[in-house]
Amino acid sequence: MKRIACLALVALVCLSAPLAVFAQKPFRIAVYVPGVTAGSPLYEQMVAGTERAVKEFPHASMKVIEAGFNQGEWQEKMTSLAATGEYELIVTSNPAMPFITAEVAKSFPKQKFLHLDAYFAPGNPQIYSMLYNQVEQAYFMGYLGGLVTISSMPGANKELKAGMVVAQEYPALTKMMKPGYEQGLKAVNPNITVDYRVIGNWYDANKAADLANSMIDAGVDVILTIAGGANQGVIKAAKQKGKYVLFFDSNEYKIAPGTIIGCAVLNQEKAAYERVKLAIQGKLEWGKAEIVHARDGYVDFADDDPLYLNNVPADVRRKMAEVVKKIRTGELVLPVPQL
Ligand code: RBF
Repeated sequence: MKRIACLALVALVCLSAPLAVFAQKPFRIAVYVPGVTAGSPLYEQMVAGTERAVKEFPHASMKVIEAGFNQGEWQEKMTSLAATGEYELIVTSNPAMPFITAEVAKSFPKQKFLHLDAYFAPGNPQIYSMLYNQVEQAYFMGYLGGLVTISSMPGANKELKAGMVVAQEYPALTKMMKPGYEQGLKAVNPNITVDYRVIGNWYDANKAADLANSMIDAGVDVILTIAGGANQGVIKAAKQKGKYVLFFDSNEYKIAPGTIIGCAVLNQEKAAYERVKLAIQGKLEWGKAEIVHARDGYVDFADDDPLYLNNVPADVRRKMAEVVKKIRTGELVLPVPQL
């Protein structure tokens, strides 16, 4: 009996050994950050979500490559990365990356690319992309900004002026975020105007602070900032002058409680986790271009944070909640335009 058990054990080991080797074929992932991770909410989420997926698979590993702020070098850096042939998957994020990977993919037909926060026309078997409905995301901020600028909150004035500071202009910004913000503001009061300023890069917090200061001096009392690391300058200026900031992409009330009074979030951490996991499992649908909305749970307004509940008056929150509910349930649909 003992001998049979022993033989069975040997047979089991012999049979499963090749399987174990097969199961452990490495799945290496490069996370290509077009910029730097720290201070860029969506890049931080992409790295965190990928990390979470990788931890679940002993044969998976990841490396983060920061391509820096010189956008002229991005294509060459992506080409070098694909040329190593070392990575089963390259994960990246931002709406400009499809223009780069479209070229790189042609030279390296075996390389797979997972795009977050971007649209890549469907049908390319090397590419998966996921675009967020940022009309909805920005509408949340516009509606709240409108309610704040007409409110009796201590930093609000009589002028109907809201601000928007951006790092750079690109189609997702000019076709989704800017119009979404304006639509939200005007839904509160059609006479609200937008003071809109462009910094010119994603890191110059001093320039962002200068812009915010001049806007505030001109009567702006609430500012939406979409500027990566440069957001800090807007927050600093608003805090010093007792004005308000609307924060984009992540829940970051804690950076400046009482100054940041609204966060419109993208659940990119979840998106990265889920899609990278599918890629590791060989289940990601290559060639697919997904567009996700608030009703899918990837675009949202952070209304359950104590720093929102404690710093925004109940009447503002009540009106905000009505609109948030309509967008979350799909009762109010804000279509994504052709980019
Ligand atoms: N967002 C950041 O937070 N940091 C960046 O360094 C950054 N660089 C970008 C560069 C380009 C060319 C483009 C098109 C977008 C960039 N974004 C960056 C913006 C980001 O992808 C997203 O659009 C905004 O964060 C709004 O959700």
